[in-house]
Amino acid sequence: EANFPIVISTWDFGILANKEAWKTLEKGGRALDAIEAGARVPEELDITNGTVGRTGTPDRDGHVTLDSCIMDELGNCGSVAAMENIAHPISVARMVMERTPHVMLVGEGATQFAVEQGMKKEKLLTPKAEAAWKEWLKTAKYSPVMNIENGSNRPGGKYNHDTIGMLAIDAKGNISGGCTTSGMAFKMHGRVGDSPIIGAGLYVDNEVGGATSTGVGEEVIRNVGSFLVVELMRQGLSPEDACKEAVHRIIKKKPETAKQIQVGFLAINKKGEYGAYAIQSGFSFAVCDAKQQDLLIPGKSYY
Ligand code: SD4
Repeated sequence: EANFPIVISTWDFGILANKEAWKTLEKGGRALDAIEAGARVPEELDITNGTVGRTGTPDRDGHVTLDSCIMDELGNCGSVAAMENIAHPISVARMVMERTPHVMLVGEGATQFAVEQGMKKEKLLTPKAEAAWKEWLKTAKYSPVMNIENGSNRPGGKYNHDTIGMLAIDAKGNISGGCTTSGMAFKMHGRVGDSPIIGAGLYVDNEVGGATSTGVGEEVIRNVGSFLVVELMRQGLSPEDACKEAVHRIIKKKPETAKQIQVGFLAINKKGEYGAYAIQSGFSFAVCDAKQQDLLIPGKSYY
């Protein structure tokens, strides 16, 4: 039996994002509008995260650079990467989708476009993120450590794996998704992760379902992760099994790397069934539907 409207999001702060998205979904609104409204919550607020939007951690040169994409039920998509000084990349991604002939804008071009569209240009580095960066500069060692999500999305935790990926199905049964992040903390300036790459950090196919990812983006890009998850669901796999197979591909391709890092996938199918799988334990996600608006599925232990 189908279960929609529904919205699901990565990590604990997905609960608050889902609640915002739900305001649109419960009124019979479009999944795309729900996604944009929901993703703006962690982009704006330092509720529990250090790697999305204005509260994001900077790159190794001290710039907060944002990656984001959005995709709707018609296969339309938009994306911004390495964009600075604009607090809501998900909205800019949507503007790229709806107001330009392009899919992706990067760097200064993305900021310029956002300003032309009326978005406010502002300094994004928060005192908290600046302090974390200065602390990091003492050693300046770049290594995406594993298992830190056990504390990362809670106050006082470390900031590395906190991207929000969201997937929603509206009352009409249409699917949309979004993904937004400041990316891996202390990355090289100009580095782009999986999150703004259609097919890697996010993919939606209205016939089948949607998928999104979080974790070390390089491994997701290499395996075109979210597209893979959706195609596996097309072949009949459940959302969790599809995520599991995609994770296993990553492990198989680079077993030594996989031991050191986290990658998690979250997926939903056309019926509103959902599931997730990650290399390491600790990957939580939030679910919101007519039955319950604040369900948190805690990170499972996969080994
Ligand atoms: C990236 N996938 O930039 C993002 C980081 C992330 O939770 O997911 N953090 O590679």
